[in-house]
Amino acid sequence: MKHQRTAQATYRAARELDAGARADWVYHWKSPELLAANPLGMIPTLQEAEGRRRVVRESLVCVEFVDEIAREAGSRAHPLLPPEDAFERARLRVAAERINKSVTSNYYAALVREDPDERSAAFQGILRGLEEFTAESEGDFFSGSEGLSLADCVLLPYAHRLYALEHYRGKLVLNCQFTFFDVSR
Ligand SMILES: N[C@@H](CCC(=O)N[C@@H](CS)C(=O)NCC(=O)O)C(=O)O
Repeated sequence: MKHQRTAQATYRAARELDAGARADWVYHWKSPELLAANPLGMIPTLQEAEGRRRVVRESLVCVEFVDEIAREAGSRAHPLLPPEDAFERARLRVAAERINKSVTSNYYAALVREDPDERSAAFQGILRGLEEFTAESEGDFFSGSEGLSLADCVLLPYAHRLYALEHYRGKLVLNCQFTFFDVSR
């Protein structure tokens, strides 16, 4: 309901803005600063606040980057990739990429595609991704029970909003036995 109201308010605001009158209004507006840092205009894009204003792109690389600079700054949080185990780092990177493809891409396809078969195929892709994730998990988290890993960080934002699929797509995609859990508690 909250999402529906937000969507309606956004639609009204877009109409009032007279989108057709804006030369830079093409699906998503992208700030000149974002395009200067990343010509693809993709999020996430990180940029140094000062100095050489270096840029980091691509979500998986950004997550690793933030974890590394936090450690360099003295963070004692559980590392997303274990510094002492190259095999586990490799396993986590492969798993993170796979989740990015199975859950992340299919999440948007299940929401945006208009063809029910395409939506259903996307939803099945999400389920397969979740099953693989569960089968390969080695504890409360993907890499054991000590703390989050890179793979968990890729899945969590989508696991957290899986309910939106049920809300917007209902039985069109939920053509299978599946229970949605509230992971926010
Ligand atoms: N491969 C990129 C994909 C990033 C991506 O798709 N970002 C979306 C937001 S979640 C975006 O910027 N969409 C705007 C657009 O497609 O113009 C990554 O993993 O960072």
